[in-house]
Amino acid sequence: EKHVRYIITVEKVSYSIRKLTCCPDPLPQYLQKKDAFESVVMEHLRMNGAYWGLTTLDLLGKLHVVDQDEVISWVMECQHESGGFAGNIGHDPHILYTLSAVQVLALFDKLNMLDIEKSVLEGQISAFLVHDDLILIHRAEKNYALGLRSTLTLYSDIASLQNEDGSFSGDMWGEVDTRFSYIAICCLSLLHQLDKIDVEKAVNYIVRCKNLDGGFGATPGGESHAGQIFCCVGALAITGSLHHVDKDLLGWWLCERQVKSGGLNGRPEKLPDVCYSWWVLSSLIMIDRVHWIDREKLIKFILDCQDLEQGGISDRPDDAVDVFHTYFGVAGLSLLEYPGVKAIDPAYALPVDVVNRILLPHD
Ligand code: GRG
Ligand code: ZN
Repeated sequence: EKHVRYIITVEKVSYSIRKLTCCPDPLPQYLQKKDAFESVVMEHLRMNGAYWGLTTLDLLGKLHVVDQDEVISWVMECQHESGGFAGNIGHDPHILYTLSAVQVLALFDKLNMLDIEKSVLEGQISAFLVHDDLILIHRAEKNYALGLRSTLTLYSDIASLQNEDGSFSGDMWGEVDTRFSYIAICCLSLLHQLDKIDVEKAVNYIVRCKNLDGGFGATPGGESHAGQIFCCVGALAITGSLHHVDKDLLGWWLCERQVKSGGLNGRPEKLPDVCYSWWVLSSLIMIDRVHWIDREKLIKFILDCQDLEQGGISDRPDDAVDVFHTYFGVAGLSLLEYPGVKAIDPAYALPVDVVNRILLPHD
């Protein structure tokens, strides 16, 4: 019965994603809600919304419903001269949006948009001009040179955010957080450019953010929080440094996040929330302790958060749906190997086939 209920909503979920994200709207005019609340609040973080929505579609086997060229065109328009990406056209760049932009390009197998110089050398540039004239349309004569320059500076832009103690700032204004350590490491790894930063120092800083309870915080001494734990464990996984984690201690803290309803919370005494199906579960998988939680009860909790009429998933049952929780609900189901959902990589937060395409050696 559960299965039937789910299959019906795959269509609904992908439909609601198209309504909620930046993606060129293939919906009939009368169904478009330009002034919708979601659309307004999402304005400054459209790039994250695009990543959440498009990854959800890919996990459900529905990525083809969006116009790939239009999405890529929009993403590239959000790139700043510094090399980093903004949350929307004309906004300031921030590493939070840079990762989403890189992930969206990865979904469409378009990371070569970031390395125009290499594409030229490999003779891919003519294909680029023919099929992806989008950049030329938007930035006319400046574009070709700008592309070349941005390519080189994207890597150095991320690298320039590393501080003396190994930590990372999110942008030129300097806020430091282990979220940014994860993002820098994840991005540069996807781009095969980890050598651009001091990985050892970056790892040492993350280890300094480890607490006595086995968890990790945003900065040294900061309280353990499941979101921060995902970032630190993910960064350690990507850099092959998981030996710094006390797996039993952290696994115990993480599995204690499951509450009576089956849902997971992000810290002791807090309410359960669908997004922790990602932050907690991905961390448990990376440290081989996912069997310490009750799988069936968590699946039920996530499915109970669906809007069966409109599609989409909310933070907890009967709340309003949004693209963030829809993504993390579907990603959680993916980590739980729910039938019909593609596998997602717990460290890179991208479908496994996408990560393999980028990282597995090929001739
Ligand atoms: C690629 C998946 C992916 C992420 C990129 C931005 C980032 C890296 C990670 C964010 C990690 C993080 C801190 C997540 C937590 C988000 C969240 C639900 C915060 C709410 O915290 P509280 O304390 O709410 O306001 P609770 O649930 O504790 O009541
Ligand atoms: Zn949430």
